[in-house]
Amino acid sequence: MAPLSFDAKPARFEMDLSRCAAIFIDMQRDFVEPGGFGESLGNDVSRLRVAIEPCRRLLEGLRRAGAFVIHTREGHRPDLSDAPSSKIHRGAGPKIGDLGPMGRILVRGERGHDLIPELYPVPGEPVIDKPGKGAFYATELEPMLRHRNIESLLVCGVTTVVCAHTTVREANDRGFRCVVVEDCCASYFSEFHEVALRMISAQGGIFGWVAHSSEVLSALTRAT
Ligand code: TIU
Repeated sequence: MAPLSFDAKPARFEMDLSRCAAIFIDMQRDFVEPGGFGESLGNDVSRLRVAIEPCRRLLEGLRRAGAFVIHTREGHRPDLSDAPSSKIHRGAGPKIGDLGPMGRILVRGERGHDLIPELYPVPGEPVIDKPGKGAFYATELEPMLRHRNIESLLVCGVTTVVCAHTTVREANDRGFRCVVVEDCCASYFSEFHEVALRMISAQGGIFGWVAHSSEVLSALTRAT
């Protein structure tokens, strides 16, 4: 596949599409719809929905270009044996494992835990179930990337500050070059979103690069 190049902060980004994976982080009902985990923490879930359409368009472009796409879901076993009690008992509202309108909150197999229909995986796109905020912690993600000789990650999803940021930090320490696609991420707090993006690309790209999906999509179109 042809090399891809697009404008990004702090500098133009170049990558080999065959050595890139796009990761869609936790685009689950539990985070973007009322009655799930995000709301149980006291958040206004509608703030995350701005990322859905940019993610949908980028996903379409990635699929058209034959890119490797991975989806992640945050959640726990039904017996909660993989959920630290410190996580379960945090927050003032309903807890992980409690019954909500979309089933048990943040529990695998429940309706709320599943990915939203707009971004549903197609065959060949692995789904990583993760118990933590980072996608590398206690998951098969790293061997999956190493087996394919992946070196660059396009990171999309929610929330910018929590699971996307944690994943980028984990990936950066493992030697992956990460591009956070700014409009494909969202936070319950817009000011956190802005600052989180600045933290990625500051200091010459201390954690990675930040790019708009329009730049990535144009590069994908040019390459295919
Ligand atoms: N609370 C919050 O902003 N996020 C999470 O708990 N998980 C993810 O970001 N997926």
